[in-house]
Amino acid sequence: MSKDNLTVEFHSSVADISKFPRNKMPQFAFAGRSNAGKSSLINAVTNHSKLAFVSATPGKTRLVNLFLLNKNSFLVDLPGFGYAKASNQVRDEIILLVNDYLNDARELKILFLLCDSKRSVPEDELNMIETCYDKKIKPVLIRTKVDKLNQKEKFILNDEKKRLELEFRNINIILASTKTKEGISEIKKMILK
Ligand SMILES: Nc1nc2c(ncn2[C@@H]2O[C@H](COP(=O)(O)OP(=O)(O)O)[C@@H](O)[C@H]2O)c(=O)[nH]1
Ligand SMILES: [Mg+2]
Repeated sequence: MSKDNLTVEFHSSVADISKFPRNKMPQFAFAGRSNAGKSSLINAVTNHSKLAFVSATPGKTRLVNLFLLNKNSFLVDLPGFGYAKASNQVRDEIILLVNDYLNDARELKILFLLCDSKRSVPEDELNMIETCYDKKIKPVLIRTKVDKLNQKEKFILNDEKKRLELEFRNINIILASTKTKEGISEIKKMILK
């Protein structure tokens, strides 16, 4: 048991959501674009320096990694999705996987959706937040790497935050940085509740 009562251990890697454990244990999922800072954030939240890299070997990046939290819930590390190319109408299959999961996951309590603070929140992410409301999943939007922002970027980020808070009722938006630890304890509290 670590000092803040959070234990975490690798459980399994699965290729698709039909292979998820079929039990009633609550799930907390992390999703976001590749490079959004998901692995770093999961490691910071769980106090493990390398946990989220366990299966980050080439060829395994499309797998969903499941971790057991305090032996009573699952941390679900969803594969990172990419930015759509303008000329390419093909939807990213990982976005489809995340949407399938949201539509099907009865034990999913919170979706932590990570989005790099330097970018505005893309349409796919906004749609995922909508789906969360439909499915009674709590959406938490995490704006990552806020330590990298200059004054002007901070202003733009806060402006968008206010706009989203008006658009989505009770949306939870957390400004986070694994460098300064801003927002990390807030996220930890949500999965320990
Ligand atoms: N400055 C800064 N860099 C970060 C932060 N979080 C992640 N990074 C960097 O962003 C890059 C992608 O991070 P990673 O956790 O691998 O993202 P993932 O692809 O979403 O798992 C790495 O170079 C990290 O060191 C942060 O809070 N602040
Ligand atoms: Mg990663």
